[in-house]
Amino acid sequence: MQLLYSSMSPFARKVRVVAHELGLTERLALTLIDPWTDEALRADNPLSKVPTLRTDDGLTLYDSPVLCDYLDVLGGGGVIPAAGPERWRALTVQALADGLGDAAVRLVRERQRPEAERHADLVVRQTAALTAGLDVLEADVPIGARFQIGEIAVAAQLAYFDGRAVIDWRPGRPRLAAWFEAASRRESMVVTAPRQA
Ligand SMILES: N[C@@H](CCC(=O)N[C@@H](CS)C(=O)NCC(=O)O)C(=O)O
Repeated sequence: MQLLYSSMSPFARKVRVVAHELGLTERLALTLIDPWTDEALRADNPLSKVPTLRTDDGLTLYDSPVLCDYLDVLGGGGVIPAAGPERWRALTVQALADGLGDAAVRLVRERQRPEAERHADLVVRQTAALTAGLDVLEADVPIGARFQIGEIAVAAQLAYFDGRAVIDWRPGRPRLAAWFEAASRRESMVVTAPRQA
């Protein structure tokens, strides 16, 4: 399999952590690509987003939840709860974390614009999503007893917040901060840590 990714992408990191947790790292070839500038990506993914996965059986898959689902099936399961309330809870936590990532990426892109061209309403709305989502996570810690898709998605996004200085999220959220400290020490998080680009 070939994963088209960028090293800073929190969505790609989530997929790489999932692969590691499932013991699939050896089967995953990594190809760096810049989704913002490299039009070649569009041949695989018309949205030109990372992560995008080329599977060994000729499929091209995108959107990170689909990739995580694919890897979980390939790896015999364990990262996405198979059934019951814990499945829906885990997938919803993943959706929350991914939504935080969408907001964060939009904020980072906005900050890269000249100050006079920034949209204050966008910054206010995306920051509100970040604040509210982080508060939900703080109230929910421990998110789950195991390091499954919800926890992996949250850890990948919190690491991105730090890497890009998106938001100073620790003040007022001591439980989430302590949880992230421990999560960051997992081997899957350590080996997938981004190289600053
Ligand atoms: N919903 C997508 C989001 C992926 C995403 O937004 N990736 C960013 C990089 S972190 C990207 O490729 N952006 C390029 C663009 O939006 O044009 C997923 O979960 O895979």
